[in-house]
Amino acid sequence: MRLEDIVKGLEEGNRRALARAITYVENDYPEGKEIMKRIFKKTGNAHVVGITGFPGVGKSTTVSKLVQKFRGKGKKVGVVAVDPGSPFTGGALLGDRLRMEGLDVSKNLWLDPGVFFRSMSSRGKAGGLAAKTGDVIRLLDAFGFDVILVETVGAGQSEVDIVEVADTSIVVMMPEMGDDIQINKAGILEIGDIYVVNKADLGGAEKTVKWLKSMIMMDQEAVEILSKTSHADEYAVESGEIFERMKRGKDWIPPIITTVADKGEGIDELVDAIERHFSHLKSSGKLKERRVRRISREIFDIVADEIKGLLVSKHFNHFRNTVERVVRNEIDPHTAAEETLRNLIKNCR
Ligand SMILES: Nc1nc2c(ncn2[C@@H]2O[C@H](COP(=O)(O)OP(=O)(O)OP(=O)(O)O)[C@@H](O)[C@H]2O)c(=O)[nH]1
Ligand SMILES: [Mg+2]
Repeated sequence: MRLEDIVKGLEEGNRRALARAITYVENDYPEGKEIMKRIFKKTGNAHVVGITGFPGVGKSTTVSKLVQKFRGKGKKVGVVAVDPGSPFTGGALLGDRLRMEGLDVSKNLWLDPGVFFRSMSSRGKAGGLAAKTGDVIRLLDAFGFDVILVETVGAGQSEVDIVEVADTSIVVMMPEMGDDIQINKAGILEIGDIYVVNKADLGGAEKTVKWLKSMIMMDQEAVEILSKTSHADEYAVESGEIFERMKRGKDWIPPIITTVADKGEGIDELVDAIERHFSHLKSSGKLKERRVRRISREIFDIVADEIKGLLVSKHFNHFRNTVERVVRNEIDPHTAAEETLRNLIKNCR
């Protein structure tokens, strides 16, 4: 397929063109970059939802159920699984009955033109997975998917930090996970816009919910509220009343939703929370704020990569000389970096 055909295909909703474009981006072909430039103006409309959590907590199952719900609402859904622990199986996707436009239909989501699945793996591919994931999300966005669900394994376990790509980050946990030092270390409690305690059928979910509430309350604003609380109110903390009070005072307190994903329980509440969070992001101006942060980081990364590329290609001799001068103790690395930058700027004009 020629580049022109791919770009045209993307505009016309041709899935083969989309698959091809993703392959180009994934493999770092020059065409990938060109496609990204051409389609960029069409991006920025999708709601990008990240689903993260430790292996086996039920992320893929939850994603499959979310796909069905969003399809039922007439939304087109793209799914990207980053470095998936286990592949998406047909199990959760085949033959489920689905309410669409008032009709009950049996729908195979694998064949549904309103759904697109793609797994991305860092294995055997050149370049950063994070940047590629960002580009694949953009391709799906430009293609017209309303919701893009991105599954990644927990913070610190994947190359892709979910907050770097998602507008809404969902952290999935399961019972017996509370109080776990591993969770605190993984920084999972700082990133959730929504928390899900899945596998509630196993029992012990309430304990995890309670623990999560107490952890969420420990953030800055919560400490402030608590400092104004008298000792008599300790009961209120214990009973969760303070949590309810905080909900009224703060613009977004991450909701905690209990689910049994494989039975579809709690998924309506989750969809509702996802939609409420997106509205909140838009009305509070936080969507723009997050995107500014994300795009700044992205441009920094691209610029840094380009500079590294120039140093090992066009300006290699100069760079090599500079390195050797540092090795001979003639100059220090800071001075060397300043000189290198100056040389680059001079020669790039
Ligand atoms: N009991 C119970 N099992 C569930 C529930 N949701 C998912 N499972 C099961 O848990 C297992 C793992 O589910 P996945 O959805 O693959 O979990 P995951 O987090 O995507 O796993 P990785 O991608 O490997 O990290 C599967 O056998 C599911 O059927 C639930 O609510 N209750
Ligand atoms: Mg999975």
